[in-house]
Amino acid sequence: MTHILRSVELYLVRLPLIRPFTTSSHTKDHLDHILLRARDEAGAEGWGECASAADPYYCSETTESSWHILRDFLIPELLGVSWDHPDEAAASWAKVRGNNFAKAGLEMACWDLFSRARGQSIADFLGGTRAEIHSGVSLGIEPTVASLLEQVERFLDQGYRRIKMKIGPGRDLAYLRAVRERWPDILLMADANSAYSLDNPTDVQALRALDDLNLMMIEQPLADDDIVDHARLQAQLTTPICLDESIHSVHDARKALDQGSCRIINIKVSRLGGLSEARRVHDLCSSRDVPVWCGGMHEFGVGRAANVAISSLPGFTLPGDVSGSDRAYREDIVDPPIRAHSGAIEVPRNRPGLGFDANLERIRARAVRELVLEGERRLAATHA
Ligand code: OSB
Ligand code: MG
Repeated sequence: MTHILRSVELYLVRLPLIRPFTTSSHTKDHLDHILLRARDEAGAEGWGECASAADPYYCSETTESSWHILRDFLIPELLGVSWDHPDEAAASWAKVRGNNFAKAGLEMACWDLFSRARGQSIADFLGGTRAEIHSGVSLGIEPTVASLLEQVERFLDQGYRRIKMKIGPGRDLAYLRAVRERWPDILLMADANSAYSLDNPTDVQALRALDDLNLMMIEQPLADDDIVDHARLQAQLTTPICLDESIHSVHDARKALDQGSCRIINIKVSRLGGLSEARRVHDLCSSRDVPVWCGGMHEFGVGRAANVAISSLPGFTLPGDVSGSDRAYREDIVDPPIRAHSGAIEVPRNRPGLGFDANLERIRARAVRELVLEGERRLAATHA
């Protein structure tokens, strides 16, 4: 079965967060993500989500840069091209460097369309084996230890299997220790989002002090573009380092593992430019017995469904950041809503595509901008 896209719609959708989220660099109280609907000439359709942030604080891409790259490069390259598999669709934008979040959104729409047209789930096509995935939560930096403990208790009570806490210099040991003392046996980890540096001796001391807390891992302590200093740091820590920001491709993953820069990898569909590259990183890590887990970008339901699908692969042995939508948002834009029960999310293996259906009405009600690109290359495009 061959597909030729006849149109791609872009919706810039805003959802308020239930609770403001603070990392080592900033705080946000709502998110703007781009939802894409691709339709082919035979009438099949698929949805994707570009989870770029409004700001360039996690990575260099933003909502606006992704909108631009999708509108002016990725979608015009793909419209009118015939393809039999999402990897062939992705080959149409092979010339485009970087911009992985934008690529991931469009590739996801192609995967959804491809799988729906064949009446099978994306999880099945990717080689997923799990009926359910184990779910953790990622907690922002809280203003006080008391409010942090309250949050942790709340999600443990809901059954979540692992707690991740954001940390930064001066907001690390005391917070982590308070949680560890209260819950000596939970799976606990910390995410620094590149807030530390080997140049600063007190940073190194602060990270080494965390070795006593029996953490599962420390995620991305050093610079977002580094794999060399992380190897030096890993040699001084017993706690495994997990890389997030530094890994953009299977090549990056191989180099980081060869160097000893990390012992665990966070697989994020957006950061890796799509489901296929996410699977390649999974396969590499499996071949080397390196555990992986699925990271998140507070995805809306479409992107979250893709996270559930990739997490069903056998190498995802650690609980990820894929929690129920209701942890972040009061109302989601897919049906049925994505929910965790006792810390597990069921993989919708018997539903086609992403397994959750985008609700166009709710998407349009929340959209702050819309654009339809159609026809042959960019000739018929209406620019926003
Ligand atoms: O570093 O993993 C991260 C959210 C936005 C940007 C970066 C990160 C995160 C999270 C939240 O940790 C994960 C989620 O719940 O989706
Ligand atoms: Mg991270």
